Amino acid sequence: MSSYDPQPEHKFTFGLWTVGNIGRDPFGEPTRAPLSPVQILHLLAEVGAYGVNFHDNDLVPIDATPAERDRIVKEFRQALDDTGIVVPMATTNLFTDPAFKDGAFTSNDSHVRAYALQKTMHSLDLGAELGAQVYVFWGGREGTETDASKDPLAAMQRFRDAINFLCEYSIDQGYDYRFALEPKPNEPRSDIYLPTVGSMLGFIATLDHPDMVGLNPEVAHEHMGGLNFMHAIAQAWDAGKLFHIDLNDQKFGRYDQDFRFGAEMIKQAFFVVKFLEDVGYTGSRHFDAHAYRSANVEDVKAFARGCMRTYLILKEKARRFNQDPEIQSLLANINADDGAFDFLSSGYSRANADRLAATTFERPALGQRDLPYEQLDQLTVELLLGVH
Ligand code: DIG
Ligand code: MN
Ligand code: MN
Repeated sequence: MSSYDPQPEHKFTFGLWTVGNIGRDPFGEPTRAPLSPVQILHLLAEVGAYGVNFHDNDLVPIDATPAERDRIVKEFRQALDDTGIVVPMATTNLFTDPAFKDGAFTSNDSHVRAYALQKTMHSLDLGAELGAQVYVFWGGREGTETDASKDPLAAMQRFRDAINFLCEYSIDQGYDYRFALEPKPNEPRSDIYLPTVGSMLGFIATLDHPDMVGLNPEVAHEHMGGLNFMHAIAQAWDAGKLFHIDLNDQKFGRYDQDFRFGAEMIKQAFFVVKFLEDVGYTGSRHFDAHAYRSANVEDVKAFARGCMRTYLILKEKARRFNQDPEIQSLLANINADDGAFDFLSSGYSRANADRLAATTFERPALGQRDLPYEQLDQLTVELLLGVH
């Protein structure tokens, strides 16, 4: 067994919609036969995944009768028992059905907003029934093509009202859900409200139950906004709000490609894995990604194995980085400090302010400090390339 084989303790998860992706895109029909949820479970067990996530309608078709729903859930639960796969996260599809063409929670139509709430309540019930403890909200249709159509303040208030209502529902039902909001700047709407981790953090502070609500950041979504994903998850972590994470990859400046984790931007992926492992993140490592449209089912398995193997390879690289004498020596020099301003670590006081105000700085000397970042980054790159 290589050290890059996935184990349950790694908490690698995939959505039904990821390895179940049939290859349809806006310009082409499906290239793969659909897999049933039970078939997907067996595929995930074969590749060594820990868990599976789903949108309500990935599992139960939107027009299923209650009897069909119960049969499907019963079969799925049996397959969970048979494979040992668990369900850490669930979410609602509030973006496929035409009813949501102008949003779900933020729709201008109060009937659509009410239906979206009801659909989410049923989906919360389904997720809880199967053991999910994180519930993701990705507002794929919560946005506009023309801002003539919607008051952003009204839209934000509607979204706030919906999350507040659903927090109360979860509490009322006795569920111990943590809600994880997933930002994305655009696609499928021309602009999506609350587009980044930062904007979501600001929004969470305005909720009635902010303690229940955190983030599900996705690599591709922050990259679509031209942002540094590791910085984004660091801010979420700093706020105690990194409840879940969607790992994938893409070329910069593209639509949401949802590529295999580490398929494109290895150094960014390395710093994401290093951060998660350095801080001791204990949540799911969820791969919200799918195989190339050109892949057959065997290549879909290679896609899933690749996501997990690359994570584990980069985890090993992070361990090596943290133990590398040259790298750590450079970091020690870069961060060396003479303690002259340790007094400021106690924050503001009149005495500290007076002492600082009386300090004479040799400003030219401040610009002379050696910062061997080229050496440091080259060592990092060589570590990643396997020659250091
Ligand atoms: C898209 O990135 C979204 C949907 O796939 C899903 O609602 C969410 C959960 O990972 N990510
Ligand atoms: Mn995505
Ligand atoms: Mn996602």
